[in-house]
Amino acid sequence: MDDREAMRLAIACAHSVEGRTSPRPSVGAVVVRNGRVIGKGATSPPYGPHAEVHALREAGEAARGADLYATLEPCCITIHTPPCTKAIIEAGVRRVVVGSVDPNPLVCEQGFAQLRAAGIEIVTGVEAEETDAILRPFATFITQGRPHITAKWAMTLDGKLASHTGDAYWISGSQARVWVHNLRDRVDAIMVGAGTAHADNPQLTVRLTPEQREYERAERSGPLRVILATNGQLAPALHLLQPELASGTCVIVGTTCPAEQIARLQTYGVEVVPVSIDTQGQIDLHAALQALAGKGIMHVLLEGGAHLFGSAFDRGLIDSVAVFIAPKLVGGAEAPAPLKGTGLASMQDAVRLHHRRTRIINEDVLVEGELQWN
Ligand code: AOF
Ligand code: ZN
Repeated sequence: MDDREAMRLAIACAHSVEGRTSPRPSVGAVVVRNGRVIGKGATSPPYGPHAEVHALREAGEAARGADLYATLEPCCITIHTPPCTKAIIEAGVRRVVVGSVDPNPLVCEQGFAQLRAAGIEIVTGVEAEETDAILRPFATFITQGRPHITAKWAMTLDGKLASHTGDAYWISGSQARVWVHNLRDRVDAIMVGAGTAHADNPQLTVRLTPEQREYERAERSGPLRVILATNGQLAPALHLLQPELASGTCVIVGTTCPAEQIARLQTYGVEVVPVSIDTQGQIDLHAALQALAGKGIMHVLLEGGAHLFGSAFDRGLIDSVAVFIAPKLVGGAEAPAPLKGTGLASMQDAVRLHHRRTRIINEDVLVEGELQWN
């Protein structure tokens, strides 16, 4: 087994806990001796042991002289758990192979320095494209103090989110929708505007059969469901307000929302979070994200609609996109395009994607990437 193969096993461990570790990064680790995996681990939910510690415990005494593969630089600080560097040194590991450097300024490169000082050989950057991608929500969270925003939409070949009557069922095919449920399973929260909550009446839950699951992941109550509703007006019949879903739903309202309205929403069992409003009288998106960061939310999936996508784009608050393009056309001047808001004046200023990945899922094209804001 070479370094890349071993790292891919660590990457699979990291994937298995995505959406289950916030506000900690999802990390995977394996211990390899004589080409054989003798220990595997992934980050526990807060605040159990880190990935490396699980892998080393499984390996036991056999870790002495073995190689450790970790998707992230091992930590060298004590916040909630003792440093992994200490566990690695004490276990007598010979060589440590890592994907990404820890973007946490308290760790950044110092984990490596401690291991090197103990005479351990270090190799970095192995399968880093993939380990960086897993780490991205945490990187945004730790460096910017707000959740990472992934916007996801499906559009027709002529760039429409719905027909001129508002019909959007369905644009992409069933396999694309399975992919989206796997994406939902990886995030901490799914956010929609009140307009979309009414137009689509979504459940914002993860619905996957065992065969449809990309990875086996630990059970959880599902991503937090978030509705942005400045004036707090939501129709009582919405799925999100029904008892099964209300307890995991958070309604973010403007501070201008009347107290009676807040009290009415609370009777459904949803959490109501008032945040400041902007100059246009709409919820201040930065304030909404701040409130979510306060709950330890690292990764928010934005599922529409066009107004919310547009205002997030205008404020530079879309970090990543996952866009399906379906081979069908509907036309219509009134049929919505994905981004409303003001937009950019010049094509020269258009925001480009980096780390772009394009693939075909059945008949739909999926384009993913990170927005390059400067
Ligand atoms: C690792 N392995 O599995 C994870 C790491 O005490 P905590 O959990 O809050 O973590 C402190 C820091 O350790 C965290 O901010 C991040 O930089 C790193 N996370 N490190 O060696 C792991 N989850
Ligand atoms: Zn650690």
